[in-house]
Amino acid sequence: AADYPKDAPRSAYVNLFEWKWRDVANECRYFLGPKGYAAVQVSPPQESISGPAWWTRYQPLSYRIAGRSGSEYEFKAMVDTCKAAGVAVYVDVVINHMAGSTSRDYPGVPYQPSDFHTPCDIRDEDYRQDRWRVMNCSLPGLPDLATGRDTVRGKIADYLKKLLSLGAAGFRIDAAKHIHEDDIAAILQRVPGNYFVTQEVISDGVTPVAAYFKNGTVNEFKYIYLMKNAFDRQAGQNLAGLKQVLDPTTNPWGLMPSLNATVFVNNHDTERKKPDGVSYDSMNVYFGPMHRLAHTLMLAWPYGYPQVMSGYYFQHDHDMGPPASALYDGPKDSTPACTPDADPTKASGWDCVHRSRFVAGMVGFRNYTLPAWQVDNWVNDGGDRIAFSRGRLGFVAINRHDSASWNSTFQTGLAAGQYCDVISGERRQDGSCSGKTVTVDARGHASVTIAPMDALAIHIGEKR
Ligand code: LM2
Ligand code: CA
Repeated sequence: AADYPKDAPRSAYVNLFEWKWRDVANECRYFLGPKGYAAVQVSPPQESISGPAWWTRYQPLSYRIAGRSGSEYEFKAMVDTCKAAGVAVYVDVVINHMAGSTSRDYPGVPYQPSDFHTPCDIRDEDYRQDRWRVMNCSLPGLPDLATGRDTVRGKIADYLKKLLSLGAAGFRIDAAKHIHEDDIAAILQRVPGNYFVTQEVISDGVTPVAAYFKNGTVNEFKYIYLMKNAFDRQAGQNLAGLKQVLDPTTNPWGLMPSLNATVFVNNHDTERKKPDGVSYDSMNVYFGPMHRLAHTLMLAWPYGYPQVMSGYYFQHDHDMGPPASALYDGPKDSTPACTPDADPTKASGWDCVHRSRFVAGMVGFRNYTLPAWQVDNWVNDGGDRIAFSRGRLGFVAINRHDSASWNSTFQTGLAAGQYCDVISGERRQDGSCSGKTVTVDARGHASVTIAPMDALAIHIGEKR
């Protein structure tokens, strides 16, 4: 591939869920940097309970940087390598609670029982009627930190400062809705610097989601339903309906303003429900191409700061931990443990969604189309096929039809010339296209064929 220009913007990030620091470093250097990813979110780095399940990392024992992904030394080396590749590191920070324990004594911090709220468990009905309990009682089994206390705020702030001193550039605040927005503000106030913040606030009956905007961005969880409905055709929806739901002037779903929102097709929690067509929150790799096409749309559409979720094939086991194998044990491109675009029913190991051909080239698309905050030349062909341009900077067509190709001449909005389709390939160093070449005529028209469950995308950054 051609080198990603040093000064070009970067506007999408990836969660390399459960990846080891050494693998993340290599991925920054060999893939994320060159593809134009802005940042990587990494799993909780602090000391936690141990065990085979993935979720042990959401049970902190202390704020020492040590755990399944590696040591503090390896963490620092990762941050340095990623930075050099133009990729920032965001850290998933678990600061609402500590590991399940009846003594509530964590000498490694240290925290004592007085640093926690009086024990009570959050009940289902609290999410409908009692915000105080949502913030002051416990998530199942997890002692709830008294984040209103000065000493607790100071210890959490020290942890965040430590991460920044190691070179981290931002935080995902885990369980943010279980912490009062003013407590988060008070903690962040003690942490100087310019850093990115996104907060996990799932809307419910009692939480004022917008109150968290003062601290940084917020995960827009409605987006996962939007994607699932459109791409898995739930609730009578289809791709064509996206235009109306994502129209900021009407905003029928009440999505948060674009600049406040981080979005994803799925995250590490929502992807773990079985795809039985009814009782699941979001799509995941087991949905095959429709799941990756949703990423194409997410990266093409100018809404929110998109996060690609890249984890591992968990074979429908909610608790299953990460593959033991590291990715970069062998030469950098022979990584059998990493299989994007695989048949998920047969695949194991890391899913590498961020490397999928429906995803990787779209990061550049988003970066290069960023200045055009509009969607033009909208085409809806029967509900499951949509196309649009982003000003005069890029054009995308998505064919979610299961069996029929889409053959058409489109107004791309682009200047005349030849462009490399970034779904089927990329522009090589020598200027040629490794995938399809798309010719745009003097009127902006291009005639293309898009296979069923496929997409096509061109933009000014990969003009021949
Ligand atoms: C989050 N956001 O608010 C994370 O995104 C989510 O992944 C975390 O839950 C949760 N909050 C707490 O940080 C995960 C997982 C739970 C797991 C917890 C703690 O989804 O299943 O709970 O981490 O490890 C597990 C057991 C649960 C048990 C609890 C305490 O599944 O049955 O409760 O540990 O021992 C008695
Ligand atoms: Ca709390």
